[in-house]
Amino acid sequence: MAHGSGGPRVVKYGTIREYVLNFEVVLADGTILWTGANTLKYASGYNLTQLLIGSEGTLGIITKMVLKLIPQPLHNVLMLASFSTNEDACAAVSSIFNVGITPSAVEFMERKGMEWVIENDQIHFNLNPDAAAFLLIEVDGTNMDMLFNDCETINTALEKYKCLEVLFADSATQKDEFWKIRRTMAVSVKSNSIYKEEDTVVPRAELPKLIAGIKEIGLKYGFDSICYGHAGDGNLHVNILKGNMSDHAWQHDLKKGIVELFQLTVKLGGTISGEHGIGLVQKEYMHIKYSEIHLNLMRGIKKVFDPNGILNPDKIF
Ligand code: LAC
Ligand code: ZN
Repeated sequence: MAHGSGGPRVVKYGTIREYVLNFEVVLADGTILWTGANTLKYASGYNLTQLLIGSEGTLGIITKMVLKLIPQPLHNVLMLASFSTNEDACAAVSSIFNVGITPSAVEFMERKGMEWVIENDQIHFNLNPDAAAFLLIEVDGTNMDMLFNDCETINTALEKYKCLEVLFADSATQKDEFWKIRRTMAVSVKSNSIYKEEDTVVPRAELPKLIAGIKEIGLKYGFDSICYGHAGDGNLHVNILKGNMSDHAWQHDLKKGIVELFQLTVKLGGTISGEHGIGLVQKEYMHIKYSEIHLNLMRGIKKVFDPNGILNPDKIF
């Protein structure tokens, strides 16, 4: 909760932020209080519940919560679409929303990531030889006929982006397999290479510029990368691979590349982390997104909640 996490279904259902109504929190001086009300509406002063989400344990310790629940969708259809370039796959993402459909997931995967998963997990899946990138697209709802209509509309939208083919998962087992490819990608990257992961996020219409920029910056600094992530949210996980980079370059030059990467995300209207948070590792990059005035507002909030700096010290700032 204090992390504000997301996942593949955020694109339709939002992050955990959308479901939290009220927290019981222990403050730095030991006071226990409820931050809001158990209601869908809240217009009664500053919303401390929302402030605590994403605070990474730096403002208080959450001990209880009241959540909003929604009905589980009855049906879903899952498709795997392949494209001959990263940019086409990324540009196709917005086109789905532009035809009036909000899928329950739109996940992007680069070919190399798919290859590593297939190899590591011994999954039987033949990759289209011309495919450079893939979109895993899920629609969900209560009426199967409507979902199939949505899929047809999506297919027509994807054709404009030179979609090579669309595979439908025709059984629960195949759905699990498609999802397994996506879900185990982080583990596969870890077991194949020394890497550093960044969690870039931009407005989804800017994804083609983000992916092109990532590759350009990689060429400039000599790193390769595998990108995958929640494309429907404009959220790409950039796995920077050490590959042939020298130890010296990895330790000294890479940071300049990461700074450029974050400068690009901010220029495109995004930010430096979509769902993984700041913690210790990303705090040195906060100034790329935030001005001193902005950071001081945040530091001031921290001081009010935690004057002695005892709550998850040294994180975020
Ligand atoms: C994922 C994690 C890395 O999307 O956020 O797989
Ligand atoms: Zn993720």
